[in-house]
Amino acid sequence: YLAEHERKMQLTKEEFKNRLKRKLNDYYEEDIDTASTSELFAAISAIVRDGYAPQWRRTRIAETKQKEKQVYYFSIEFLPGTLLKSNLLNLGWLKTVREALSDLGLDLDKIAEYEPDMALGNGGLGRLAAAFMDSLASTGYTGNGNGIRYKYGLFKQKFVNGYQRELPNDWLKKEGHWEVRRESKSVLVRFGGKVNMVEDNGWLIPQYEGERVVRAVPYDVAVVGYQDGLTNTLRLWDAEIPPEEELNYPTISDRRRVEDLTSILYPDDSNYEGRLLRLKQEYFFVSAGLQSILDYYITKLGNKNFAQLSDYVAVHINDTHPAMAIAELMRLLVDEHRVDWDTAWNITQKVMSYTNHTIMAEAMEKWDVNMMSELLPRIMQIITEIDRRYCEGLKGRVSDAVIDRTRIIKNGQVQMAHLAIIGSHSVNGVAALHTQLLETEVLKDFYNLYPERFNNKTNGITLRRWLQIANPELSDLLDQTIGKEWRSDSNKMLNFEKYYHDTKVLNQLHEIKLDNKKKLAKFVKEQTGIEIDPTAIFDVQVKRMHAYKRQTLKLLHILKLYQDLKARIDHPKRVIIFGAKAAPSYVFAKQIIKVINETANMINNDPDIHGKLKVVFLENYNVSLAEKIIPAADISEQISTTTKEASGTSNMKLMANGALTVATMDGANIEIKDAVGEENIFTFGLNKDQVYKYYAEKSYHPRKMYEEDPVMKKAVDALIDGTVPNCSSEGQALVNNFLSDNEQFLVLADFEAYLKAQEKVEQTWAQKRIWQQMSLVNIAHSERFDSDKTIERYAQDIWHLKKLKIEKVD
Ligand code: 26M
Repeated sequence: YLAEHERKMQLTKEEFKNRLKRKLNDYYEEDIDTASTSELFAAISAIVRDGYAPQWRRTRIAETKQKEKQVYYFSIEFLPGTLLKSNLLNLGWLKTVREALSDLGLDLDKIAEYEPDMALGNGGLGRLAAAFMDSLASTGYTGNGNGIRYKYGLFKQKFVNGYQRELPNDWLKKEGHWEVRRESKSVLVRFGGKVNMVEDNGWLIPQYEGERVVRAVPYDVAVVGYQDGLTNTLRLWDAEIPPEEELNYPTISDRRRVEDLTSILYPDDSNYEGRLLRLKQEYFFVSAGLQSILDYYITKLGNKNFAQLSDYVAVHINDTHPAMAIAELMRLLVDEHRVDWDTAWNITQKVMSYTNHTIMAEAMEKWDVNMMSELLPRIMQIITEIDRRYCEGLKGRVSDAVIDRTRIIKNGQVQMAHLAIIGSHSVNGVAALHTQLLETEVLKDFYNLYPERFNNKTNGITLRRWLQIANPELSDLLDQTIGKEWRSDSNKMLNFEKYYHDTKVLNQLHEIKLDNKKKLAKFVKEQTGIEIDPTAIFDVQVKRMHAYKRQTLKLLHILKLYQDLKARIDHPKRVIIFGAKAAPSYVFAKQIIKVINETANMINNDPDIHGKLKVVFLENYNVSLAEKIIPAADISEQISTTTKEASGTSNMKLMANGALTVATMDGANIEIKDAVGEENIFTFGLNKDQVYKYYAEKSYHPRKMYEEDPVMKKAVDALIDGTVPNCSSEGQALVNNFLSDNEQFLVLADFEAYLKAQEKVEQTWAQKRIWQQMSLVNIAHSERFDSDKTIERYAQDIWHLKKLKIEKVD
């Protein structure tokens, strides 16, 4: 084991080599030259674990000693990606280890490739949760993640014949895990049965009959803060049969049901589905998390007075999936600890806060009352009582219509967003426009009732991963120009603007981008066989496949470019790069994938085009693939229908890597425009009032647009006139959608404006110096979206945290 002082001691190359030799010998009886990649990975990750262990312990000790308030971030998804390089970076070891391995003839990047992504999330929401964990530790706040240890992460995507196929992602099979099983911290979670309220010393307490007891076992993952940051904990729960309950699980299918609880991550991030298993998952991690918080409060903090709970504990509800935390905390306080209802409700509201991530109606969770009563009888009683008191409290103060619209239980369903808002002291949106829409449209009744609860917290990204790890060349250029301080203080990145007229720096920017594009081209060749020219415009759209994100608008642009080139109308060379998974049950999203793949195939193999246009749809977009694509992007496509993308975060990552954004005025795109200035972004499309006008007046008639615009018509027709082969039914589905008056995402309405914006892109591309200058401004201003800053705002405005001080050891 390591002595306390060793962390402070900078790891030398020689010391690292010795440790590596020792680990390989101890674990596998191998030497450096005989060890396999997996063994090398396991050995290095073990050295890293030893490296952060002392700070992890110190953080725990400081927490219990200083008793500063802690936040518990409850999220059904966490999407950290790989951890080896980020842990090395945050320990301050990355350079040393890279060089030491290179001395030994080994390549850190190759070894790191072995690590499977920790893909316990779908997309933006899960990735944001992981970024926040990193930022909490790095800024010195004690933040704990609370989630589920899914046996299978998000499915692996393959294309077969242009169609998406899903394969299981058995990420735990590989070696070198970061998690620590903490059996001693297990708790029991109860489902089903009957509940009778019986009197005990004047207190009504529940008696349960016939319920199922499941054991929740935590697996803790260290979250290593940057440099002198804390080492916090991400706690993921697994479900097991409690040893003392073995007899109650006689059949294989009984046992299977327990395993199933934490087996799969639901692969849908846009459509709510009222599945029983999903409800079980939600209650499971919420109940386990809250029980372990209260255990800690009582035993470690030695506190029995729950009235002060909110001085020590903040629980954050990431979207509505953990909203049952409100009812479960009430249950624990009232039933288990005999706190009276009013006091418990007061405590609960002070402890809880909630982030909304979408305004899309189909994503709003609503649980069937009967289903909930059967699975969670006591929780349903408590929610019913919360709802009753809510209505009673408002009666006579506001109209019955308002009460009816905002109450929790309606038409036999529990509205989870309403529960989350009513039970929290803070409700936030994830970008300025999104919060504004919550206040004025989607949640306006609640905003009128509780304006003080509403606030905005624009999303952020971790620049450590998206610059320091994914783009070391650009990071070095920043070091050489503005100095290294930006690595721990992103405000300093603004100084990069001083190089706006520096030809040498502008050329270096160009060279770095070209270099990243060459690397991606090599990868694309290996993966797909497609040759792409690194000097072409790399035009990137990476995000989940969804109608509202409008990959279809990009598709129509591609078809228009193709038709131009066929007619010998010239355009600068372009490579369009897609990365996108579709939810397995989302038929339309899968049809888009098929059509894009067939279009790509057609264009890439058409000799008439002379390689002027290429379309690459990379399989299995995930965090690791993002780290390869994003540093190589020239153009960032952020083209959602205005009002539909709550924030977006790929927009921020691409900007930080010097890509120029083509954007609708949606989500955080607006704030990117504010940061870089109108002249450094390509904006286009309907504004929010125009979008809402179409909806309100039902005045969207796309067929008319199509008939009147020959360019549009030709691009659309390519999908059904045999131009794009092998996808007639899918092409037809897309066209039917585009031309329908009910088409919600107004694809054709923005077509012409989008083409104009893309023409501007082409003109700018021809002015290389201006392009580099715009790129430089984008990089400099990405500091605004540093998740460390976002987390400071959550910590101050919502959670009221103080930083933990860890005694320095030397
Ligand atoms: C819910 C119920 C059943 C099955 C799945 C879900 C579910 C899972 C994830 C629903 C939504 C999920 O994520 C939504 C999401 O990722 N939203 C995105 O959040 C980002 C971070 O705030 C924003 O940047 C994106 O704009 C927003 O779309």
